[in-house]
Amino acid sequence: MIWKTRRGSLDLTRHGRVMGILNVTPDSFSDGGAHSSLDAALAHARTLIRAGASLIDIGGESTRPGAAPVSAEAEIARTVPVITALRAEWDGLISIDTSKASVANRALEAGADIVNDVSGLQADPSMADVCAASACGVIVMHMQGEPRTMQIAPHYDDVVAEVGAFFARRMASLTAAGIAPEALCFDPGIGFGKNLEHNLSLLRSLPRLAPPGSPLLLGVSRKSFIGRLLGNDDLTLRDWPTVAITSQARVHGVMLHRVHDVRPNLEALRMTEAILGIAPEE
Ligand code: 9MG
Repeated sequence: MIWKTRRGSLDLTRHGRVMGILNVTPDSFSDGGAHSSLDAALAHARTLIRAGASLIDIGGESTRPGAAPVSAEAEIARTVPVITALRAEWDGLISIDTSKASVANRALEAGADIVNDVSGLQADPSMADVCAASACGVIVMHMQGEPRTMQIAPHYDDVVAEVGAFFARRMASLTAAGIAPEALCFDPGIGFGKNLEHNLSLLRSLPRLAPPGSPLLLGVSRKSFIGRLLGNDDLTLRDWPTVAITSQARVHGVMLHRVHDVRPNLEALRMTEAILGIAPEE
């Protein structure tokens, strides 16, 4: 399986890849002025890369349940300097985590390769055109509702069928809008308008979620359903269960994993692949 991005194609035939999370919201690197925040964000990106991240996902707006929206200008001011600086020193894959076309456009001009849109390119009517024009990779995530209210009372008759049908519909309309089918990657949006049972049903059904031939990306890292299941509130105690889910998901063919703690998840992928009989990378 190949995923086409602006920086060439990522071969996902045999080896899973880890996407490191770089949040550049004020609560992430709030240590003073703009310059120190940029330095801190870059230092964190380098840590993720040293640990083995193939992709860095940079976001300037929190998508946590209950989070308030921010303006495009604020998102651009937070993310574009980081993308520009990271692009100058690293030729791996950079994704911009945004649902706004103007932010995506500026991030792509600054050197991003992929747009990660938690709204599945539905929040901004210009987003599909921006992605088609730049030939970037596109992550289409499923979300019920919007971050501020999505966890109040999520409801599905059949969450697996509904998420699968959403992917099929988005594949049809985004390719009609000019995005290459090989540029699309799908994500069930764990925790985005889903309760614990919805999340577990989706995790049980990973092999039949993505449209045939398209890669699936999974983001479970430190999410609250892990805390709910295991009875802990400490985010760092959710890293080990995250690794367990990464391994299980890889068995079921998920090749892209969006995580905070890169190395243990990468090692889980390589161990799982060894057990599956997949030769190590050269
Ligand atoms: C930005 N963001 C937060 N959680 C995410 C997830 O699970 N998937 C993707 N694609 N993006 C996410």
